[in-house]
Amino acid sequence: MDAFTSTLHSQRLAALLGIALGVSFSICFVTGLLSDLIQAPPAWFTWPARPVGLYRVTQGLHVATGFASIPLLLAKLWIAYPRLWAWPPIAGLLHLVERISLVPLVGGSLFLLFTGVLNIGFWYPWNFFFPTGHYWAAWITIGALIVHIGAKASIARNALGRSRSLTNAPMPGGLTRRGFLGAVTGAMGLITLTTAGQTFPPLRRLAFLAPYVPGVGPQGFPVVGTPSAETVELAERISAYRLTVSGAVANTLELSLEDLQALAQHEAELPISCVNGWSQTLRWKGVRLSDLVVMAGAPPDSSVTVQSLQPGTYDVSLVNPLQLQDPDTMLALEVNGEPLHVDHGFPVRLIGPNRPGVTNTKWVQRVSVD
Ligand SMILES: Nc1nc2c(c(=O)[nH]1)N[C@H]1C(S)=C(S)[C@@H](COP(=O)(O)O)O[C@H]1N2
Ligand SMILES: [Mo]
Repeated sequence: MDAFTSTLHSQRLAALLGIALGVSFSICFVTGLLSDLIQAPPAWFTWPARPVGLYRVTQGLHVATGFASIPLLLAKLWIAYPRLWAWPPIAGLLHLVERISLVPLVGGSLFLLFTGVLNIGFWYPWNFFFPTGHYWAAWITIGALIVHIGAKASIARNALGRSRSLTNAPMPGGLTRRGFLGAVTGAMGLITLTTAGQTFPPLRRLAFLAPYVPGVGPQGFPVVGTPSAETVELAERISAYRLTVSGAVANTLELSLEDLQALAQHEAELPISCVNGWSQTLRWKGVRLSDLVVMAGAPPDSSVTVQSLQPGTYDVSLVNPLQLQDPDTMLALEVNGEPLHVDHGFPVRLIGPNRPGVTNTKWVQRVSVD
């Protein structure tokens, strides 16, 4: 230990950073798990349609706590790494378990933050499906974190109970602990300030690190997932377009865009809340999804599957009975008073309250009652 003379390598500082990381990782884990449940709901889970912006908040927290964890984790690793050279290397069973758990803890944390950031940048230099890898790494990391907290709790408690001023003299030319904590807090603040504008419009001018920013894109909002050449071509031959409402219905419907425009139109202000953290509220107008289901002779508390005409990862979306019964869940034909731009799903897209962005399928062709 003599080689690591900086007073920053203290147990007290390690404990403080550990608590901060524990809090940010826990919020990130719970909100991430929730996002996964919403997108792939097991039988026991139903995500409600209200409050309208709940997912916007939980996913905003997921991304923000992930970002804030980066400087915290780097600082914590820097503070704690001399302990890897502690002698004896293994002092008892508890110590052994604690040391082994560092592999999934550190490896998992780095993996989660790294893949999370790259996913936000839509850069996938790997060949696994991001949500699956991120999901399992999260469970492994949280498991290791619980072991780590269990093994370290009493050390941390002692370290935090000790007098603050004990060994706070900096190395010549070095940082004080207060200075170090200040630098870490400053880095967290800077990352938050330069990303939060993706969901918080007053800060959008500062959102240098956010790939999507409210207000930027066709019709004043970003495009996530672009139409293929075939989709653009189909949109241009709009007279051939038909929306099919089928499945467990009394009568199958085939509706042209004109037919849809002739039905009762509904308007609502709803956000798009992308899993990547970008979100923006827009004014939508279109046909209530439940109206179409009832027109086809199915009950308004059905479950439906909405399908895009463009094949891809996000080409189907489930609408549960709570969401279908919500008056604001609709097939939108217009946004902010204009027909949808083809990038935003022309001729028809799904939009509804409290739904993750990915589930707001664009270029809808089929509604199937399950
Ligand atoms: N068919 C289809 N629908 C889609 C997507 C897509 O790639 N294909 N992207 C989704 C994602 S991830 C988001 S955040 C929203 C974005 O809608 P926008 O491009 O109109 O902003 O559309 C969703 N609908
Ligand atoms: Mo998204």
